[in-house]
Amino acid sequence: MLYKIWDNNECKVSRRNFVKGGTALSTLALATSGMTLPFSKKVQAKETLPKPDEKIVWSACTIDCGSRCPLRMHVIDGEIKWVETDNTGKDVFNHEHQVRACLRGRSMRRRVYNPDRLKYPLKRIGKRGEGKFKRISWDEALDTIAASLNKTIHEYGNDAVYINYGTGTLGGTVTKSWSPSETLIARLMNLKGGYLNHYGDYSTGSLAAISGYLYGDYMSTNGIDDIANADLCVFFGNNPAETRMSGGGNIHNYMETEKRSNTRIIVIDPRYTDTACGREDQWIPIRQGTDAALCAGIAHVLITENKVNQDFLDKYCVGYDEKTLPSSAPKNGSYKDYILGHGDDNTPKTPQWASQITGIPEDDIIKLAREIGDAKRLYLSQGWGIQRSSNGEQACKAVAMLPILCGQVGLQGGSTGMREGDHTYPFVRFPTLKNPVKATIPFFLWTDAITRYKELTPTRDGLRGVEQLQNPIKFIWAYASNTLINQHANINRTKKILEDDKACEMIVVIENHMTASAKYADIILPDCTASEQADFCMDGAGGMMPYFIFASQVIKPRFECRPIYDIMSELAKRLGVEQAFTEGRSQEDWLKWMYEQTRLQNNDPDLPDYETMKSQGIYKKQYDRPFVALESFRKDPIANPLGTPSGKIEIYSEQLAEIATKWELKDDEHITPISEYHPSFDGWDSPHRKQFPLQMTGFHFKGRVHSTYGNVALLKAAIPQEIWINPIDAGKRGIKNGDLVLVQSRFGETQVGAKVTPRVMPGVTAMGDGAWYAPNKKGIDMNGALNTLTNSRPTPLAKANPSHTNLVEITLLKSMGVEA
Ligand SMILES: Nc1nc2c(c(=O)[nH]1)N[C@H]1C(S)=C(S)[C@@H](COP(=O)(O)OP(=O)(O)OC[C@H]3O[C@@H](n4cnc5c(=O)[nH]c(N)nc54)[C@H](O)[C@@H]3O)O[C@H]1N2
Ligand SMILES: Nc1nc2c(c(=O)[nH]1)N[C@H]1C(S)=C(S)[C@@H](COP(=O)(O)OP(=O)(O)OC[C@H]3O[C@@H](n4cnc5c(=O)[nH]c(N)nc54)[C@H](O)[C@@H]3O)O[C@H]1N2
Ligand code: SF4
Ligand SMILES: [Mo]
Repeated sequence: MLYKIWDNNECKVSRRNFVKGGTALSTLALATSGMTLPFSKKVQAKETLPKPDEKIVWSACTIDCGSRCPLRMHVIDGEIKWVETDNTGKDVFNHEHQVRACLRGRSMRRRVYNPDRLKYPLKRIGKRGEGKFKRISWDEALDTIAASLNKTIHEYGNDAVYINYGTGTLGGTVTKSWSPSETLIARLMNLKGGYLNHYGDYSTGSLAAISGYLYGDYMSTNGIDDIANADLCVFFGNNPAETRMSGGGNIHNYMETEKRSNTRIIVIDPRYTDTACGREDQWIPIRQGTDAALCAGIAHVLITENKVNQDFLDKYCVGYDEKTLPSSAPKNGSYKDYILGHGDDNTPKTPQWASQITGIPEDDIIKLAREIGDAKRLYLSQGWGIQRSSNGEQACKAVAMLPILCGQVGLQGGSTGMREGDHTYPFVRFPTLKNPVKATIPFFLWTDAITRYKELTPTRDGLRGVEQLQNPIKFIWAYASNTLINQHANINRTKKILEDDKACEMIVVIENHMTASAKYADIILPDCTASEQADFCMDGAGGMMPYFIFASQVIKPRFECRPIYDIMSELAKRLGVEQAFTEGRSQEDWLKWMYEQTRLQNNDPDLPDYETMKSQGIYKKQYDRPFVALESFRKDPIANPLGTPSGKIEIYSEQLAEIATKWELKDDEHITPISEYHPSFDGWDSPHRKQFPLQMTGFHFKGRVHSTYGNVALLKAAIPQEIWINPIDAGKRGIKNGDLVLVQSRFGETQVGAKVTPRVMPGVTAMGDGAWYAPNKKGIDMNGALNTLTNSRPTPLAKANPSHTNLVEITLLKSMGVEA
């Protein structure tokens, strides 16, 4: 299998990349795969000869990894031969640094020339999901879609049309795939009467919801480089080493900052992550889904040892204690009452109480609390893994409580307790117009809007804009999205829903590759990759150096692929709104338009003219100090109030108190006005643990961005899909490192290799998300596709995905491994 990779054309290019590029990461990819051996001398000699007609074209990686990287494509005879990255600025991290692509972006040509590449428009011929298609012409494809749209709108209404969530090309402007309302599909639909909206997203659903009640809006924390100004840094489930990998992104920023500072670093995560890996001072393993209990235990120490910042709590917050508790709140309803056990539950949240829940020794909790309380400047942040839990809203509010209690919000070197933010560079986007449809569903309930649309209510299911949906979803657009199957919870359930083509009648997938989701399409449209069209690219974490990229067209569209702008313009013609859609502009005209609007708006003397920008490829802006979240609020809370009803940080939220009384909640669902810990479904103390004794948390994985790059053979070989299991749990099951195992949950099963490692705590297992779903004839996934195991039940408040809260059992299938 490994040799197959090197037999084809790809090996020459990577060898060249290896010799010339000399990047740590491509070296790493090759080194970890043990694949340097099969190079033949012949290939090497031929490769090193430069070709006179080679040109270098700026492009970009536009996938949603939280970074954004320029790629410099070397093209010979119209073919990308190898991929380099940013070579502008300085070779040191100094806020004029090079934004270097990671191992994935550097393998972009393996996506462009991948055997899975879609070549022509396709129409389903078998049962939906069977994967049988026939080639059709563009005319037939577009006519079919236009007719189906007209029919759906006529027979049902615009609210029967849904644009599914998709992040495949989030970093583009013309090609932007997320949020759905910012896509060209939204622009077209809005000209035709609109579509069913959704709110929230798979990334931050629970956090964004709770953040609105606590801080009045989605909130980030200070830039990661602000760690230099703190004396203690605590990461709750934050792993930028895998989730912000580029040279412009936060991991490089973090490592450089960490080298320059003496800040003590503590990582709290069930896994010993790549971010920790020798760079941390302490790793505190924690049971998945129990951070709220840990934070309550820490708060108990802070309060009883007088380490809270009372002045800050009085001036900037509502509901810490009786002094600022709203009059509508019950007696003893403050946060302080809850922690000290004066509230309804009569339970002081002592470190001993927290220890039993979290699995962290009591003394470690006390020591951590004192360090947090004594820090002059505390950089405390959370990733988004914590909130992707069945009690995610409670967990992320609890974490944010710690810097609030210590009065660290809005200070240089301080924090809000949310995820790192960055300076940004404002850029005018493609106008996508207003959606006339009011009905809005939570992003995670789109399958329910197919099967039980009439039952969805505002107070049980989070429906917004209407009291009841008038129509089921009948037509789905899936653009740069694998959330139809691979990335949505409980694949077995979703498959059954989508297999019924009388329910949702039309699914249009616009993709580069034949993915698990594409197999469920009625019509597939082959899109250009970022290499085959021009676009402005941005929206990556940039620290003190926000930047944007001009990606030129590198090669001609492959096969019959067409850019999204062309596809949507052609459809607009068929739907009678061509002029309104294009406004007479070509794709290039729109790029010029957006750029000129940006120049006008920003009045930035450093911005070059369009043609210069095109040739220079990347534009970088420098700030002189790390980003501070809520700085103006801290300086003057009256002049700069928050978006909460009180304008303050609402430790006690009257809005949440009202929701708690009005919404229909199940016994194990809790919405509370203050941050509390409650066990939740599928958690560490769930009754299901008898049958499925191991917790399994997901994580975002360096070998892919979700499923994207998941079909690059070299990456798969270098960073294989595995389930992490502690040697104690593995030993009980006779499992050795490298064995093939079966992982089962209440919702499905998958086969995958076992990584037996003390890097995950006993009782918890972990698997990277996004491996390509690959069922065998019996329907059992053979590829470690995480969503065969996950629950589609939403969280109580946000109605978001609880993807990381799972219970599984693992059994040995085939002994292949060695003693760990
Ligand atoms: N169990 C579990 N499930 C999860 C998560 C988890 O942690 N655990 N994470 C969730 C999160 S946070 C997210 S953001 C979602 C992500 O879910 P998705 O947004 O579906 O992300 P991808 O799986 O990367 O799919 C993107 C698709 O876009 C395609 N694509 C890439 N470039 C282009 C292009 O230029 N044009 C077109 N047309 N297509 C392109 C890729 O081939 C790929 O199929 O998954 C969620 N699902
Ligand atoms: N390489 C790569 N980069 C990516 C992505 C990718 O797929 N691959 N996806 C991108 C996207 S769309 C997003 S939304 C972000 C996601 O970024 P995050 O959501 O921050 O990433 P995760 O890996 O899901 O979670 C971060 C950490 O939380 C830990 N964790 C899980 N449950 C708990 C818990 O209960 N308590 C604690 N303390 N820790 C817990 C996990 O072990 C993991 O190490 O990453 C982006 N970057
Ligand atoms: S995957 Fe992210 S870090 Fe890697 S090259 Fe692409 S944008 Fe950069
Ligand atoms: Mo995400």
